[in-house]
Amino acid sequence: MKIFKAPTLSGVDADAAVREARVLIARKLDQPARRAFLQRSFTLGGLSLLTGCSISDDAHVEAALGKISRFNDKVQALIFSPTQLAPTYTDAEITRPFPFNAYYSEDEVRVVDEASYRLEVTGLVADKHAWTLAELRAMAQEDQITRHICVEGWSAIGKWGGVRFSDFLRHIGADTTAKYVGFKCADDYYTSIDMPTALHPQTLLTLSYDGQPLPPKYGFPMKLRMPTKLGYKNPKHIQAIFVTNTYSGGYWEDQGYNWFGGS
Ligand SMILES: Nc1nc2c(c(=O)[nH]1)N[C@H]1C(S)=C(S)[C@@H](COP(=O)(O)O)O[C@H]1N2
Ligand SMILES: [Mo]
Repeated sequence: MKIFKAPTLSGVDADAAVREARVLIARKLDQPARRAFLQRSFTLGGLSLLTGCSISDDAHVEAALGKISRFNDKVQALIFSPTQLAPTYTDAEITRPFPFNAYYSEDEVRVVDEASYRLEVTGLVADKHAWTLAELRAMAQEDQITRHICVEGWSAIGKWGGVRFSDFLRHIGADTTAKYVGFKCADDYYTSIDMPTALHPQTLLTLSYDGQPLPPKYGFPMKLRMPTKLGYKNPKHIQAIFVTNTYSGGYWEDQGYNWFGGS
């Protein structure tokens, strides 16, 4: 059992929130404005000014941090480029062995049965038929070697192959003007992402890892791989995909992790 560090009420985490907010805001400013901004020092008091929340007790701190995190979502969405690519790597740079991570230990990995597996597709899509793995494998496939970055402080380079998610969404007649794509997983994990990231050219519905069918520990039968987002936004063992305008959060996001989760 792993203990994840979600934002708490401690001063240290408030500092981290302030720091994150500053970096994000600074990225949006022009050169002179950025210099002026970065010269100011923000404290919890500054955070209070920035968010308009009075920070006199724990509840207020929590509210301010929540506000910062939602503000971060907006800023990250604004600065996200639908065409800018994450770095790619060579075969020789692949991290071996690639780490396993989940909210449980490796001996508890969910084993999904290939024969009975169907990917459910619901919400704002024209074609709601459930997909077999064979049907997904019949679509055009591509490979990517990219870096996976986990908020727990490690990163690793891996090679994933599968269907470009934008191809899949267009194939099923998804409403690509909808705000979110949500995912439900075989192990009770869930998350949701913004539509621009769903349509990003490097967002891949992966069926393979390093040229082999995705092994159970890396998310068999399928995981969504997004090199533009942190590890916890990349759902493994996907069972259902839904397109929606209703915010639906995520497993870690509902415990305080930033929802946009850009890397
Ligand atoms: N279904 C599911 N997906 C998940 C998780 C999980 O616990 N369950 N953990 C996330 C986190 S925090 C990380 S870092 C990556 C780890 O993926 P890996 O095991 O392929 O390294 O999976 C992400 N997707
Ligand atoms: Mo992670």
